[in-house]
Amino acid sequence: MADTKRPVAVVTGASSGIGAASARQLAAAGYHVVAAARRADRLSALAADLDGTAVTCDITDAEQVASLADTVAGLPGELRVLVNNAGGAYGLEPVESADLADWDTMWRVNVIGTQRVTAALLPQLVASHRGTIVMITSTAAYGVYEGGAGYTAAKHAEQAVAETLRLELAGRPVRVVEIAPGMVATEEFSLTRFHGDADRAAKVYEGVAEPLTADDVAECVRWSVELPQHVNIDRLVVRPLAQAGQHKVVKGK
Ligand code: 8X3
Repeated sequence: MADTKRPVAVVTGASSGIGAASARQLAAAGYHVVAAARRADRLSALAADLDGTAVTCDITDAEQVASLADTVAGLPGELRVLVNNAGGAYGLEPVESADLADWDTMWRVNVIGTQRVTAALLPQLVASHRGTIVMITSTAAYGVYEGGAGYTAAKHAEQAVAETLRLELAGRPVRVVEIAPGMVATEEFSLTRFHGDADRAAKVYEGVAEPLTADDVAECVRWSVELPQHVNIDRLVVRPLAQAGQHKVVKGK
């Protein structure tokens, strides 16, 4: 539990990848980080490392999200930042043969879960008078590709939620920042997409000159959050130099 009044930043999906990297960069920037994710073991190590708080939380579970909000409310510092990072892709099948259990999961995590966490923490963000909600979407929120419909549809929806939320919050002291990353080589994104098939996951970035790292994206998170409060980065689309567009990828080493 925090022993200082450091401002609080909640990061969902904090156990790995962009979430873990964002947690680290926000902690380095002076926040008390509440690292939320489903996997308790990894979270505790991260939170201990950052002198933060670990909360086991599946964002598809209303009770767990309510309990996350209670934990945050009990901290000495005020909540200023929420990074809605939890999400992900499940499956890469054509529309005609898609596994709807995967589509259901993607919708429940990327869209409904994001709404649930946002609604639960919004009163505290407003009360701080300098709140920021960072939505980690994807370039999949703006383009489509074969096999990707379940994921791209969920990410298109998530960005629509972000844009709508910004409109609805106009006049209240909470920014809504959307960060839409392209190819990011994280240890888990493709592994999750292919349900643990490591060989298939390894092929996604095979030969790509230099994909983004989770840290590259976390740097964008930190930078957006640290800008003066009247500056709102509506949307930041970030791709590696090796990816000129959704389908234009330069192969290198
Ligand atoms: C991940 C980007 O292009 O694999 O969010 O869908 S993509």
